[in-house]
Amino acid sequence: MNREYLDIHPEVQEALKQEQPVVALESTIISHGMPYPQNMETARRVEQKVRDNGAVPATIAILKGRMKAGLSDSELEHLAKAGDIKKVSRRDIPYIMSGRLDGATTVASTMIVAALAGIRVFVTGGIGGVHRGASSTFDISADLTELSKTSVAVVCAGVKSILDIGATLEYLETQGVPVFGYQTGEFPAFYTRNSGFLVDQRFGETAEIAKAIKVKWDLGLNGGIVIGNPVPREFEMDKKEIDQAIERALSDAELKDVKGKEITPFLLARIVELTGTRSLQTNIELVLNNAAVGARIAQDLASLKP
Ligand code: PSU
Ligand code: MN
Repeated sequence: MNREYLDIHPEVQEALKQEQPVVALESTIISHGMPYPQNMETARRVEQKVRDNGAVPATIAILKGRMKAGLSDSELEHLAKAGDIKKVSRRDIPYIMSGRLDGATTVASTMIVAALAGIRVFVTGGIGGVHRGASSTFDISADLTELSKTSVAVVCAGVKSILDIGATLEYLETQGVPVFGYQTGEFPAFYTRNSGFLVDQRFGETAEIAKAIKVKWDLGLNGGIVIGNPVPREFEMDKKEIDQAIERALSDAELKDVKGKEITPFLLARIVELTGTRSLQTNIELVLNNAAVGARIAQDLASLKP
């Protein structure tokens, strides 16, 4: 792909040149995943967490029609505050860029920009997946098809049960996307550590994850890897409480006939309204935890010479 559309922050550029570890971060979580000002604070803290764990953060977005890998503090603030930032997945990239608009990148589009910049590890909260009822709505996140073709390792706390977790894992299997567990044999369910569904392989050490990623790409098996990292025990939510909030949010979405790209942001905002700060705190803590693990995987990958 053509890199003339991409601006890499000088610090990120330098790290990439020196083959130092870099971690990509998404911006939909900032503009559409959390309320202001917690979104702004969290974006800053996550970048700092990546640094504290030995890697350079590169938050990704589209600003005035340019792909950005690495943002200034005022750019982060704009994404957190503006309120009218478009949610940009793979299919939205062309008109957002040609129209010189601003866009917050989802997992799918963050992977695209990261790969273009040469960044191999990406940290987020939760990935998109197969929605409940997808057998009639066909609502399957473009994150999953992106994972099948774009070679970026994605560290997340699993998927929320606003989605059909079992169907999401089946889809990833069909697409040939490895799903690893960091110190867990179960794929995590975002707010809670367990989903009842197994990962392909449990890993105790980030270095072992890095080795498996390297083998995949050395073999030309292009595409992403999902690394499920459960929320720390002390920040896990009560399963009953979160399940009730999710059921309520889903029925509200149905009543209001929310569909398509609006559904995920709607559900996320509704869950925060219903559970108050509890789900928000869990969300913040799991992203910070993912940032630490992702930075270590990026270091381990950087230390494996071809
Ligand atoms: N799930 C979360 N938090 C999020 C998202 C999903 O728990 O912020 C965001 C991510 O950016 C993800 C996107 O890539 O929503 C998926 O949206 P959709 O289902 O429309 O593909
Ligand atoms: Mn969708």
